Amino acid sequence: MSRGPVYVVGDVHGHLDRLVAGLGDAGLLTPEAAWAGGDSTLWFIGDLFDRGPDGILALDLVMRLEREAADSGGAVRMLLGNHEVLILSVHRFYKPPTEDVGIAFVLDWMLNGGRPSDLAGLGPEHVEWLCERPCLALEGDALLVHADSTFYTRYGRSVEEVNERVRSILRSDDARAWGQLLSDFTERHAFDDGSPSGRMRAESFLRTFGGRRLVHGHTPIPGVTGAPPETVRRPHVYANGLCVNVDGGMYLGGPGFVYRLPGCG
Ligand SMILES: [Mn+2]
Repeated sequence: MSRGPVYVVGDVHGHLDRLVAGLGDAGLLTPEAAWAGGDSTLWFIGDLFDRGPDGILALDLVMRLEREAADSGGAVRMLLGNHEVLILSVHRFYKPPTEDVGIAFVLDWMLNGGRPSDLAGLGPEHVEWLCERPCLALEGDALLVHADSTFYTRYGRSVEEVNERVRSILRSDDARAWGQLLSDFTERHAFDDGSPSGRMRAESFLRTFGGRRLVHGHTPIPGVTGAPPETVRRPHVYANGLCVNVDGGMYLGGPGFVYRLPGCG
């Protein structure tokens, strides 16, 4: 287990160039894009795919950095976002020229910015790797989660239970369960400050899964705060400090950022 600093990157959505630039600025990549993070841990919060041009290249980078970081005592990890589940659903169920249940998954994916070039580049090694990613993770006192939603509690009452339940769906041909997971993953804003219930939901979520703070992506900060995307260079902390949104809105034109978790390393 790495003891170094811990960093979190939000929703990349195919913007490889900005990802590489941000990781380089944070000292985690060499100019040749090799791992320079030593014993650091780097988490991706999910949603590498769709909307932007280079989802597969972003995934290839993450998978390569996972190996390189492990070799130098660090770690690179990634949570599943809804866009990973979207492209995996199309890969599993769309079998042209048969027009069956797969069409519904294709439509959902296309409506959410799916890129045919990503699907064409998705190989068995990518599918295998993605299907093993967790939905939830505890890192120090931070609970990492892709979506600002409580839907995870419908899949289990512990980090391990949720991760195992979702893995079992991703290994199955149960189109109804896949569809339900994708539908659940569209939820957002569960912890918003606007009403007292947002903070109470965050407290309850943390009581269930552990951690003292919840770090999530999924909902672009510019859409929450009204800040112009190109100016967003740090997380949005809300719900009395219980929630940290790291989705800088890269697909909206944001530069993205690398967030160092306080209290780690
Ligand atoms: Mn998302």
